[in-house]
Amino acid sequence: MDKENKKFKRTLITSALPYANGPVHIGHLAGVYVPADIYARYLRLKGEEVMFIGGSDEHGVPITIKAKAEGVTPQDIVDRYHNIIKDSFEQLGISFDVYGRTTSETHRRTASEFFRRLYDKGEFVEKTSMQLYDEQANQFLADRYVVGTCPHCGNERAYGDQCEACGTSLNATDLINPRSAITGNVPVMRETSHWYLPLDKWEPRLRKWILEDHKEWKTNVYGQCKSWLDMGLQPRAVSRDLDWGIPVPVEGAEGKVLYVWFDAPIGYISNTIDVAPDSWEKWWKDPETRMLHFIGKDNIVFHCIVFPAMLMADGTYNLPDNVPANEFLNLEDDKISTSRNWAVWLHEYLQELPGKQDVLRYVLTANAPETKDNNFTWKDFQARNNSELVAILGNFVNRAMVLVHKYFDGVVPVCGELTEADRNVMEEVRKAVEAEGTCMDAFKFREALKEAMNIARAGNKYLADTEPWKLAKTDMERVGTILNIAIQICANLAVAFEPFMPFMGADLAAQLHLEHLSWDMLGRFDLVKAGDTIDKPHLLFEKIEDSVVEAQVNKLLATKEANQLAQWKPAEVKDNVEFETFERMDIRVGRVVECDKVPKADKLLRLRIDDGMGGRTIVSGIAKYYKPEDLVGQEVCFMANFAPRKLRGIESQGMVLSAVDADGRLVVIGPNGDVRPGSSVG
Ligand code: B3M
Ligand code: ZN
Repeated sequence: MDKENKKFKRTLITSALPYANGPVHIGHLAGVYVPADIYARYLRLKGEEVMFIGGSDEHGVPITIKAKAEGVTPQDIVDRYHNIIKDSFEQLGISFDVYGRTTSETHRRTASEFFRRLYDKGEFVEKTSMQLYDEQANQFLADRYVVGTCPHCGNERAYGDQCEACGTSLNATDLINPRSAITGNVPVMRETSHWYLPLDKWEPRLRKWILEDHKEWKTNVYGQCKSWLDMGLQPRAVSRDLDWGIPVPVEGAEGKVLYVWFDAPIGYISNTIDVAPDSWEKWWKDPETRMLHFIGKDNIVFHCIVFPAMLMADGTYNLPDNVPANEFLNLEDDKISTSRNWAVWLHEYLQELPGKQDVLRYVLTANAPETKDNNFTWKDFQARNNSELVAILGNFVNRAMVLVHKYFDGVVPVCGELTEADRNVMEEVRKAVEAEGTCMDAFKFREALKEAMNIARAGNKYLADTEPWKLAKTDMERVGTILNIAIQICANLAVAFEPFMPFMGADLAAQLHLEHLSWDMLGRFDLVKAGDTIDKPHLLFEKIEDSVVEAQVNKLLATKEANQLAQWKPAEVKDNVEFETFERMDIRVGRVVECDKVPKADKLLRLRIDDGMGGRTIVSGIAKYYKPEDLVGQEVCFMANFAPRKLRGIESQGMVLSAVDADGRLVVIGPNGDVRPGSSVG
């Protein structure tokens, strides 16, 4: 891989532009932003020329739907979320060279010109077709403006561009029983014309470029591309009938905008123009520049097929060299979902667990969904912090530095003659850093992180084996050698972990008085000079207590409950019955005169009811919802001719009526005014 890369002078790294219709969550981070940042930092440590592009995707239907729902403008929505997203990325240490937005003037101009160039070259086909139209809202229903049943899996809530249940991408007209997401009405068909990019024209070139020339792409990416190509590519509409987006720059195209997936990837170009107005072409057009797209698996087709076809149609741009897309991250065994609020939101994490950016970065990398979907749990988060970051990495660094202060007043001792133990640990560190580099080059960041942690493991074992604290009375020279080596290992750790945990890397470097970190420092044992002073250490990581993760789990449980309530629907109405059937039920009003708990039955209450006929006893399963004293004196309705039955040895002579709320709570039913006990209800 490394040899391969030598033909490139510089690397342009892009990361998917998140939709500015909500904040980002851990799924986005694990899939895209953390790996992209790790790679960008890695290349910078190697002294390579890097441009790392990010930005918000501010067009598209989800944004206008959200705006409608809140009664604000789409611009209000994107302003709000662009700022939240940008801030939270910054705080997490995602080291973009630019974080732009697709509502910027540069972007509007760049995307417009891009379209126009292809239009003028005759790269589009204009076609008229029947599309869904909402007559009440007076608009065409593009993409997510239509919901209906997925023709592939039967999911009743599929969108006009994609079914989230089975992942299939759809056309709005594919949906069974389509309904307008604006009014709920059944849409009609109306004729409209659009511009299409004939992907079929580029299919042979795409086939060769991906299937033959890029066999090294990750199997999940290559496989998805192959199945798209094998199905055969169709022309794809690149415009929409919408009022939010970049106007189609063609006369007579009023009311039409560029399809969001046409303009969004051009956002990578416009953001480059914004940060490097004079040299942007070198990043996009010089064959010595390597381009990488970091994305999630749902964006593969757009980055491997549609955008490359756009770039081919233009003819002056480079194609991506690799698209190391990740699979999805689940949360506590459930699919992350913005609409169900089933997520850990980055901006909330930063607020609720302040100063723990690196912990999140670490856990998301250790658990990254690189080859298959993976799962985030708070329990695992806590375990990885406590038993890896604190117990292995933090512990080693702290021990090494404390010992230097204890025996040498914080001045790094001289390294004397080496023993076999010394040579062994050096060899282990060298092996680990070499393996780390190989994994980094292959975008295997989980493995790379493990190798970095192996350096700390080797360090711990070295101290445990050589026991410098025991030698302190007899052989200070030997103690000096051991601690010198231990400090060099600490310096290696600062470099090896910098791409993954930049805050910790910088902190450790500062404690060791290392001015500058670079990848070629790895495997060296002369990084901190004998005679140099190091700081008194402070802990790199602290233990995370149970209460902290419990609070997070409780927050998720509350979300789950709220979702259940939100999804609650009244039960279906039962089959009709005749009046005579109803009449056979004898429902009466009664007054509770006594009430107590049924011993050894936590659900049951015994009620003594004045029924106007001498009184009766009813046992009822409402003890979870009522205290006995709350019921005494209340009027209730009960079934008077319910066949008596024994419950816990008490004969229950009827049934108290109650309503069942969405959460299962029982509410006793009584008359809504003064009624004499014994009165009939009907
Ligand atoms: N905004 C989709 C997404 O966030 C889209 C990515 C655009 S990348 C050019 O998943
Ligand atoms: Zn489906």
